Amino acid sequence: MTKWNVDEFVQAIVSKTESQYEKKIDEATINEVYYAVSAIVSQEITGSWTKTKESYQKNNPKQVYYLSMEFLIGGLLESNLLNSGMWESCNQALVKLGFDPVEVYRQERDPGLGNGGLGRLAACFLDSMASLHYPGHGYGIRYRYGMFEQRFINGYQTELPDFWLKNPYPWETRRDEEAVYIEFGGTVHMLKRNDGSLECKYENTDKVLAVPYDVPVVGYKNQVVNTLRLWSAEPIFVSSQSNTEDYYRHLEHNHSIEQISGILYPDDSSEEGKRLRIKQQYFLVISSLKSIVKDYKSNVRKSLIHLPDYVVIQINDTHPSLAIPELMRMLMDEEGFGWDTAWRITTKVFAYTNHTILSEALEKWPIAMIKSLLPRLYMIIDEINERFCQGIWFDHPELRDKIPDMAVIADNQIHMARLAIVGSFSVNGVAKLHTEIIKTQEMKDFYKLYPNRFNNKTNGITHRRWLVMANPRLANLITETIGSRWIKHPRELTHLLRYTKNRPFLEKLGQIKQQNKKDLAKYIHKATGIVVDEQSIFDVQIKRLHEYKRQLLNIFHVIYLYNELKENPQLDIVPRTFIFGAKAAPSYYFAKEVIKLINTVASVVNHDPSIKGKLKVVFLENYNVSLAEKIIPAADLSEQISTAGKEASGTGNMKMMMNGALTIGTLDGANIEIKNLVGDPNIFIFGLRSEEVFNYYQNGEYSANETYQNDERISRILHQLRDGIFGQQDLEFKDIYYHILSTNDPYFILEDFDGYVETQQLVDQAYQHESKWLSKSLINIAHSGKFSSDRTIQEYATGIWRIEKQ
Ligand code: 26Q
Repeated sequence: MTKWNVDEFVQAIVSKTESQYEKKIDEATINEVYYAVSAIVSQEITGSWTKTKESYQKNNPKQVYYLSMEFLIGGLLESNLLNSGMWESCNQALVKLGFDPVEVYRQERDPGLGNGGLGRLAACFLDSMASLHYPGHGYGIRYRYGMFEQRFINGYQTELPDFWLKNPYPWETRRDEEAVYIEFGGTVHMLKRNDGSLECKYENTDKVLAVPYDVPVVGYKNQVVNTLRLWSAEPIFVSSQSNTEDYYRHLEHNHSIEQISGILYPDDSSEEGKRLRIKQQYFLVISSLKSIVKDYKSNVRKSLIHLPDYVVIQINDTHPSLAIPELMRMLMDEEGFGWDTAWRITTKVFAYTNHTILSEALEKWPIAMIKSLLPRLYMIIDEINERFCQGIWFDHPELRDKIPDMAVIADNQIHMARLAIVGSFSVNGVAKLHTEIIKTQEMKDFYKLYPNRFNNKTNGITHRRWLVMANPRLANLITETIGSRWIKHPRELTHLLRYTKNRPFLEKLGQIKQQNKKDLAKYIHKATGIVVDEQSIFDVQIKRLHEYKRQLLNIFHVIYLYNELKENPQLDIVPRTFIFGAKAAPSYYFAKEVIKLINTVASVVNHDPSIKGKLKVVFLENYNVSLAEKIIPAADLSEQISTAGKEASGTGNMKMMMNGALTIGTLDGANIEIKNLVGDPNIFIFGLRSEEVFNYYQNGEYSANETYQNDERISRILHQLRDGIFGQQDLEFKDIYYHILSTNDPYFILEDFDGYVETQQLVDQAYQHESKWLSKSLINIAHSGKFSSDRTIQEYATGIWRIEKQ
């Protein structure tokens, strides 16, 4: 890509707006300028994109395909500018032309093609693969409706459809020539050929065209542009219908096909298996495999026996695990391989990442559903299961009595995690503790069977988006201090450790946090009307709303502080602003009650003059990637307070650490690894440990009722919920009261309350020593390089994928 100077950029924007909109630049709207700049950047990227593809076609390196039902890529204009080396000149060019770059970038709508951590991780990985010169691509679905837009009405979450394609999306290219034809449902007949082999005949199938829309993935200043391929489902057009009835039936059918890539399913662990969701998963799997095999055939031109030397497929949780039986089907039914050969190939191609320990969230599909939708795949899954169970019976008699817990098909259901483990050569967890739990508890029988298959890959985040781009002030200070090598080698952030006692440096660090807080305060005021104290502690919890993440514990602490202040208005506490961002799955009743509670507490606390502004509670609507980019640089305190053992890793913890926030958290997920790096004085740890949680579950010795009776602070809060102090309508929150006590508080909110409150007091004390706090903040930043997704991808590349840099 050519280096652009500012004047060239100015020129390019001027002529683009003229050619695209026939407008002089001073007549152009900011939205038109956004499209003009995007077009310029797209054009710049195209050359490298073609070159990268050509080099892969010519050199045939082993490539990795990251299959995921979700990619939360966030805004691409700014990150593409940054990675292609045009960011600074574009910023200056826009200013020269009288536009605020921030406003221009804000025109872009986030493609909400994911729920949370798992989807954002996939996007960070794409950025790192391209930036590290790895031939790695994403395959996903181009949902017409992404994650819903969240609005609060009367404090309740309401969901609006996210039709993100209303305006053209400048980063995608439709590739009709790469479309693939696929079939669903129907019936299969097995016919015997003359040579004795079997042939499958399909009847009455639904025919679908999968059309890819490719999005470039730009590596950081390295000319590499990989591909994110998003599939769209389209009906196969058949013209003339004989009568009106047929015509309408035809339209209806077309409509049902378009539904396949219609909506993103919200992450709802309690939700029962939905037919459309399986269709989506199979649609992703078959389209991607067809495209991968097609490319293999036209570039490598070898028998598919050699596929594992050229292709590795990472499946992002079990969602794409139908790829395992589908590749078996292709190899046997279309390529004529026998079972054993097909299985040898398949199990060398797939690697599976697990992202959850919540057993209720493990995917299981009713047999009947798979049979009717994917009859041939069902036969294959059945055979996989048969052979697997027999293998244990004969070769591992010590595990015979575990067969019911390990079978891929059991209780009339297909257990997708078991299918994924059996059909992959690698199974990885996403943080050390998580992998240990997988090996010793959740999947311990499989670990006994396949000890070498299991491995850990602690998550990471792209420091380019989450530090360089989101927090330019801090990034510039770092570069002024230790030079710019850290951007390519984030581990070198540790060079900052020399400055932990350097007053002038710490002062600058403090000023930057202050400016970022000022920016966020402005946004909060604009978005909510709430005026917050810029000197207060910005205490941030941003993540999906789930019981195990314990937003409820956080708001209990707020209620506790409020009660204290009401009792003693002179109480000297450090002012705090509690900032929340969270979406609840639309059908997750309890999570939505918690949202309403937080909003209610906010309106009570924020409007009570006797509090004198010492506490403010802000729940920002519609938390998404672009909002995260505004909040994270301004965070002082990062809330990572899940019930120990429940959060597989977390990645928001890494993002906030990298931006200088201190963590208050449990010994869960990657918090443990953060603690081990920064050391006890630089993090606030509290609460039960995962072993203690497991012991409680096992011995049943925990009594929420006892804790509730014995701790006055807790009983007071629970009674306030029960008796309707906080609700506009009385008794609004009695469900929360009953729920906690009647379920014996399975997430140990009451048990951990005391430790949490005490630790929050330590936070207050620490925050009052400004230079010490800044030094702790710096230590967090300095150690955050470990959590760059570049490190994670390096580990996947050498430890699982065995791929080479190109
Ligand atoms: C499943 C079936 C039907 C509909 C939706 C789903 C579904 C969708 C999304 C189930 C789960 C998810 C997302 C899970 C997720 O985001 N997990 C998070 O993954 C992060 C990246 O590894 C971890 O850091 C988090 O700890 C983990 O919660």
